[in-house]
Amino acid sequence: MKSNFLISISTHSNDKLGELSFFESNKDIPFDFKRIYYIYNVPKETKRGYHAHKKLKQVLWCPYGSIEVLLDDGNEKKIYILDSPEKALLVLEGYWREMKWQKKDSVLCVAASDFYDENDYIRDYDEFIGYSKRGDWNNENKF
Ligand code: T46
Repeated sequence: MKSNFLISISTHSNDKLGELSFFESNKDIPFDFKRIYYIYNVPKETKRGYHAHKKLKQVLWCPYGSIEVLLDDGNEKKIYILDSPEKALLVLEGYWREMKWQKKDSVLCVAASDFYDENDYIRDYDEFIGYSKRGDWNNENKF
C-alpha cells in the first residue's frame, strides 16, 4: 500500500494567536482540487464510506476530533488515525475506504480531484475486488 500516505500539514504556530495549517495543490498534494466537502454532526462509533473510487483522488483531514480510516487495496487493509489538524491522508483511486468516528463532533474534511459523480463510485465490495484483480484503476499518477 505504497500510494497512500499520511502527510504532515505545514503549520504556523503562535503562542498568543494559535495555529494556522495549510497545504497547496500540486505542491503538497499531487493533484488539482475541484471540490471540497466536509462531514460533521456524526455520532460517535458511526461508520461511513464502504466504497472505492475508479478515478477520484482525495486528501482527507480531521481539523477537530478523531476519525479512523481503513483503506483496502483488495489485498491489504491498513488503518490510519486522523486525530490532529496537522495530519492529512492522501487516498488515491482504487482503494475501498471505511471511516469510523472515534469522538463526538469530529469533522472530516476532504479535497477532491474532481466534481461529484456517482458513476465513479464502486459501492459493492465484490465488484471492487473484481476491479482490483483486473488492475482497472487509472492510477498512473502514483505519488
Ligand atoms: C469519500 C468519503 C471519504 C453529493 O451529492 N456530493 C458530494 O460531493 C458528496 C461527497 C456526496 N454527495 C451525496 C451522495 C450521497 O447521496 O451525499 C450523500 C452521502 O454521500 P456518501 O454516502 O457517499 O458519504 P460517505 O461519507 O460514505 O463518503 C464520502 C464521499 O462520498 C466519498 O467520496 O471518499 O466521504
